[in-house]
Amino acid sequence: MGDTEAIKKILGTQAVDRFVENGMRLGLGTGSTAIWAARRVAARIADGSLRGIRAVVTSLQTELEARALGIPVFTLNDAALDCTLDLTIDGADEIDPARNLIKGGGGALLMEKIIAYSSRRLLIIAGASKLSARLCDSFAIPLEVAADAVATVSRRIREMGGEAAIRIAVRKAGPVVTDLGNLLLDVTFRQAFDPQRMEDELKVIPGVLENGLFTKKKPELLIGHSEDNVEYRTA
Ligand code: A5P
Repeated sequence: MGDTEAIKKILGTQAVDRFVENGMRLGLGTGSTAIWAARRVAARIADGSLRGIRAVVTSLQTELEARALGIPVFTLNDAALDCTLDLTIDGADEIDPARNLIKGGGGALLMEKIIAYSSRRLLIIAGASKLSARLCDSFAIPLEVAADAVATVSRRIREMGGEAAIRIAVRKAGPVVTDLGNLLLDVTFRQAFDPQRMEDELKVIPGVLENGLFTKKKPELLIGHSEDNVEYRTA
């Protein structure tokens, strides 16, 4: 069952109210859940209860919302951030019992990984429907791929025992083009795999700019089971 908008809003709101502090360098994630955290940050800045936030965004979706709502937006190239964020709040598409993640359903995996792996703490907010016994059970692994490498990467994936499908846009003819101008391949493996090793194996395929396995940075989880049952998990 899909997670309701009400649960997503509660998760975004709680994430900010419980974990964001004045002066933080804050990563803002992408998707229909993480956007509620950006909205809460903006509301708290506007009412004066949150000060000194410097945000880095993971996508155009979040950048447009953050700028329109008056959140100060930086990039990791700004010297003032010293290449480090205190906390990133983001969503996920699939979460296994070891807190490995699949991300990139919104196509923002490249910036999401740069920002997540540059953060001291990563807080993932997600409805309970995202919990899974094994990654790839219900969601494919997205790869951000240079357009000219789609065929060679797809062949390599087949050699690895997987299947790759170009992500096709909705309300635009042809493929999804990411914020950074690349294409997406959604990859499935029927056989069991080690998520950490697979993240590394996908990473080194020529033409793959990033993959949607997030295994190197163990996140803290805020899981919405229902509107009045939000679980905070660190193990
Ligand atoms: C964006 O590329 C993704 O990693 C999102 O964080 C993920 O798809 C979760 O999105 P929802 O909160 O909309 O399900």
